[in-house]
Order: sequence, then structure tokens, then C-alpha cells
Amino acid sequence: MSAKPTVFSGIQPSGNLHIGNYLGAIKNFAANQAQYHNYFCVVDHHAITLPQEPAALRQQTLELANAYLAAGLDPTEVTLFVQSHVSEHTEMGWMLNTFVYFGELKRMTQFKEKAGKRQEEVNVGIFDYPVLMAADIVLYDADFVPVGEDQRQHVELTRDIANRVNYRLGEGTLVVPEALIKKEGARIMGLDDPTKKMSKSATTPRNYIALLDDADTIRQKLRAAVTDSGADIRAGEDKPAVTNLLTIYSLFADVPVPVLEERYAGKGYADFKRDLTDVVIDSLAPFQARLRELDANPDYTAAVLKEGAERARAKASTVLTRVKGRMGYVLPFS
Ligand code: ATP
Ligand code: LTN
Repeated sequence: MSAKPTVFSGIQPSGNLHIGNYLGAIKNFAANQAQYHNYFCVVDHHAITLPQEPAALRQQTLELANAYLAAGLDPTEVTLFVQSHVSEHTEMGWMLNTFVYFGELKRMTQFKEKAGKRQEEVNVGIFDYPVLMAADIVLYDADFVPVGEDQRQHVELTRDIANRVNYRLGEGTLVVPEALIKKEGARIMGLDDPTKKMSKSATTPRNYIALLDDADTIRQKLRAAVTDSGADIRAGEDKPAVTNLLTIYSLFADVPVPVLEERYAGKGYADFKRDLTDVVIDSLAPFQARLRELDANPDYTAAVLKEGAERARAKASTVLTRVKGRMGYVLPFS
């Protein structure tokens, strides 16, 4: 048994990964992997809550697995797998459904945003999605869940569910997890609108820098990125756009925001954006090169995912059996 705490996190293979996903999530997964016992998942069951083109879903699933690897996750430190390869997730999700209230799911911010005024018409998967996420997490006895700020509420719900399960079925049935959310980078905002988070499902690609954007595209997108009124380069609540660009610069270059503010005092947006562009292009280049290598070698990824699913299933099945047994299910006869 490892004495290290366990982390679990998942990303949906539902579109173009962007620098928000990287700075808010993937980069931290890689940086902290030695400290933890790690499970990272490509959550394809979550992705289908919005209709996906089958060929695109297939490609994005493998692309996301490669993105995890290209960001530096080491398959000897980390169990990397595809959610649908471990059927315990949907089974646990079903059981947890009976511990969650309809009203609770209706109040989830992400549900309200995604369903908008058409709550009666969205598919039930969008509604139930946080329960599957809770199942993902508890199946691995995860202590911590590293995510961006937008997922805090879903991890809180997972805690409530785990506590209810423990109350009904006995302490120690499930581990109650905690969200691990970095102060910086947990909410990278859209380049076209700094009041909304950068998002894969944004209506325009000018909203985000995709991890696979080439240098010219990055240049164009940053040139077009909105700025605030007033010429000074400083962070502050009155300057959401520049604050966001400073955060991106700071995280990629590993230079604190106040140092950048000093460096650009008296300089204009043109200088700042030019340097920021170089920093983003140079930081993404090695990642993109590794991704191309991995894309050219699908057998390697397949082997990593196969072994990942086996390791994941071994853990998930013990937790599922623990819950089924305590619920009173007759366990399969051996
Ligand atoms: P969408 O924006 O379409 O809802 P998403 O990018 O939020 O998709 P995921 O791919 O599941 O959805 O997110 C993966 C991880 O990236 C999660 O931990 C999420 O919190 C984080 N994340 C997503 N957007 C941002 C952002 N703008 N800034 C920081 N972290 C983010
Ligand atoms: N709901 C998350 C993705 C997700 C997840 C998880 C994150 C699914 N299962 C388990 C952390 C742990 C999202 O939309 N970003």
C-alpha cells in the first residue's frame, strides 16, 4: 500500500483542448504526480452528454490521452485510462443516483448554464452528469480532485453524496474527497470576452488558444484578444482582460505577475502582446512536438490505456463490491 494520498481527475474528450485546460488542470497533474497516487481519466461517458460525431469522439479520446502523456504524465507514476473501459463507473453512478436529490442537481451552476431556459428539453445525461462524476471520484478512494474553479461545485456535491452514503451504509464506505484548486490559473478567461471562462464549447475559436494552434494562429488570436480601457499593463478588478493576459504570461513564463507589471511599466500593449505571443508559442512548442510523436505511434498509447484500464478496474471493482455488499446486493457467486 502506498502512503501517498490519491488523486483522481478527468477531462472530457469533447473538443479542442485549450490553454485553460492546460494551465488550470493538466500542467498541475504532471507537476505534482510524484507526490500522489494518481488516476487520470478520459471521461468519454461525460462527453456524450452533448452529441458527438462518432469519428470525432474516437479521435478526441486518443488525442486527449496523448495530451496527458505529452504534458509529462509518466505511465509508471499514473494510471491513465478511458472511463468507458471500466464499467464500474456507470454501475456506481446508478447506485449514487439514489443518494442525490432532484432539486440539488437542478441547482448546479453548470446545468443551469448548459440547459439555459430549455430545461425541459435537454437530455437527462446533462442533468445527471455530476453524479457520474461523483462515481468516478469515489471509485478510487480519491483524497483529492485537482480541477479548475468551474468544477468546485461538483466536487462539493461529491462530498455531500459520500457523506450520505457513509451515514446510511456505515463510516468508511466511501472516502470523502477534497477539491484541489490552484489560486492562479484556475479560471483562465476567454480572449474575446474576459468575463466568461475560456471554453472548448465557445462559439468562436477566437475565445481560446487551442493546445494544437500553430504559431500564426496564436499570433492572430493574441493580436485580436480584447484589452481594457487605459494603456497600463497591470492586474486589477477593473482590468479583467489584461489581468487574464498577465496570468497566462505569468504561468507560462513562470514569472510572478508583479514582476511582469514592473517590466511593462510605461510600455504599451503592443510590446506586451508581442512578448506574450513569443512566450506562449515557445512554451507550447515542446508539448506539440511530443504530441506529434505520440500521434505517430498509436500502439504505444493503446498499450498505456490497456494497462491503465486493468489497474483502474482492479481498484474500482473492490470499491464497488464494498458498496454493493453494504447495500445488500447479493454479490456474484464465484
Ligand atoms: P467546456 O468549457 O466546453 O465546458 P471544459 O474545458 O470546461 O469544457 P473539461 O475538458 O472537462 O471541460 O475540463 C477539463 C479541466 O480543465 C477541468 O479540470 C476544468 O476545471 C479545467 N478548465 C476548463 N476550463 C478552464 C479555464 N478556462 N481555466 C482553467 N481551468 C479550466
Ligand atoms: N465534469 C468535469 C470532468 C470530469 C471530472 C471527473 C473532473 C468528469 N469526471 C472526475 C474531476 C473528477 C468537467 O466537465 N470538467
